[in-house]
Amino acid sequence: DREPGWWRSAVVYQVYPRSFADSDGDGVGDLQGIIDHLDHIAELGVDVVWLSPIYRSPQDDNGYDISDYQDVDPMFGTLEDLDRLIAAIHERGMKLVMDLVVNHSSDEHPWFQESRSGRDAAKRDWYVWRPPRPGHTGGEPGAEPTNWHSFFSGSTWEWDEASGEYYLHLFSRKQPDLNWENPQVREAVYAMMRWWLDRGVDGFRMDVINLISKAVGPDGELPDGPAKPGTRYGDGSPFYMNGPRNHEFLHEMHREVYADAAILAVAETPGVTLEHARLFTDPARREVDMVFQFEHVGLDHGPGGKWDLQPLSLPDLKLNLAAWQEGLAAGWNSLYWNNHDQPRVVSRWGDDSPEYRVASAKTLGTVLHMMRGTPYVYQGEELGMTNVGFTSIEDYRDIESLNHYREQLEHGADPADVLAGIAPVSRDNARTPMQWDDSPAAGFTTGTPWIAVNPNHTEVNAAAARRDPGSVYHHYRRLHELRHTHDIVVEGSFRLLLPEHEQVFAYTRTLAGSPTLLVVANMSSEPATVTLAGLAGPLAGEVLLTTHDDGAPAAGEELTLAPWESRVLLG
Ligand code: TEU
Repeated sequence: DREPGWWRSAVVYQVYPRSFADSDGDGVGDLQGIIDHLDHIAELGVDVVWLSPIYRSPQDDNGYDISDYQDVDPMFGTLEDLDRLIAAIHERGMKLVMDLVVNHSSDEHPWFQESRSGRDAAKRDWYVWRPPRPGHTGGEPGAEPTNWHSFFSGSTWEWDEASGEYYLHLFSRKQPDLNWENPQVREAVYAMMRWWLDRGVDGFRMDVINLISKAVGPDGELPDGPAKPGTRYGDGSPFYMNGPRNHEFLHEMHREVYADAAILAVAETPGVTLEHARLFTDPARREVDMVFQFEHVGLDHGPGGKWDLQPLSLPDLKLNLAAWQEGLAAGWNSLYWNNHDQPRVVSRWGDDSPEYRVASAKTLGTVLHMMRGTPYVYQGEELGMTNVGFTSIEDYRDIESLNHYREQLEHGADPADVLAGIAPVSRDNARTPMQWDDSPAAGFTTGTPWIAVNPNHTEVNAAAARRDPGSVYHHYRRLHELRHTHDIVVEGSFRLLLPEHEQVFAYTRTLAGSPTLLVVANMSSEPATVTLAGLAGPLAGEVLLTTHDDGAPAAGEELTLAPWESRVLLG
């Protein structure tokens, strides 16, 4: 029952199992918890559930470090629980997309255990092993084969004393990179993917899949990268992002695994350019259906990167999203504000004060969902969940935040400054428990949650949102309904209006044989007035969705919007 291209009209909901719902009181979410709350997701009108990793894992990076690709971690349940979840999702007419984490495995995976057992090990070449830098003794600072800085701080190389070589890990030292140059590795990954498809899953979200091809020289050499300010390391990304054999590998995966399966294949691709995205998603090339690009979520990063958050310029955001809308007009976009790695958008680009939290969450939802592409909703986004506001390093759980804190302190930074940098961007903002109700642990668990619950769950929670027809939840439900009832939302061409306007995000969608769809949104906490030349028709047209029922009518081509007011009009 999977028609090719079915995902064009779909909305995806991401579940982060650890933080979604705990059914057995151990403080960690689990598969039964998801089954218990599936109706919340189904009633939101989404089509697909994307599950972050539930595989067997030491949980060094919350499951993105996998030690058995074909089993469920006991913390989350059993394979039988997963079969019941798949059936329950399908019964509700939804589909299931699994996370596929194959740039690296866990260091506790049997493949790596074998690989590290000695230089002559049968699977030695399944990972990326290199001798110390010539003239250096292994293990001493500066002896690493390249100067690359890890995503999770420190070097990307870990010295293995026993076998006398370094192994590569772009993420934590417990996440060794698989060697995709080795055909046996690729075969093993494809076989595992086929096993999951046979079990009934409907697609894959491919973790950092544009990092799998490293730019290895003829003798296996890997180059140093340009120095990274504020660290003793270099930026290795030119040698592993969108690497030389990346497209070839994905084309091969397509052929070997899902050529005839009509699954949803979405590639997570940090650092992807529009040029590469066109290649990844061109149907004729048979690689993947869409990518997650990172440009828009990098626009507020300062010179110090993600820990150096700056105010967002709305014109920059609009121009960037418009470039992707137009640049992939022949292809397809993923649309997202949030996932388990990003801070909460209502705190980041909206206004999470009591006065504007609801309106700004709705308006952010509107401008995203009315664009062309497949929208992704991250758990809690539909409630307008906010950043958590941790003030002590003890509150944090995420390896990225904890390692960054330690590295900066080693470099003599002031702990208060480092904490201030972490608070607005830490991935833990997305990982606090889902807020189901106003009870002490927010209905997430009867035990002690593995990470603190946001204190605002007394107001921001699913039970309250479902009761209130004016909630963010019901607004998201209507957005999904519009996508499912209006072809123009799925297929219409995108045109940005008023690119320079500092407060208002406005665009049209047009489709032959349909009136024009106009989206006009005040993305600020001040009133805004705009003149939309030639659009008096749509401005006076049918109101498909609005944030403010009592909004002022347009006067010809002129419209005044209240703070965070938005309208979707057809005329
Ligand atoms: O993330 C890849 C990635 O590049 C980032 O979003 C990453 O979180 C970065 O550190 C942000 O500063 C993916 C997963 O989504 C993430 O949860 C994993 O930690 C990572 O890959 C490794 O598997």
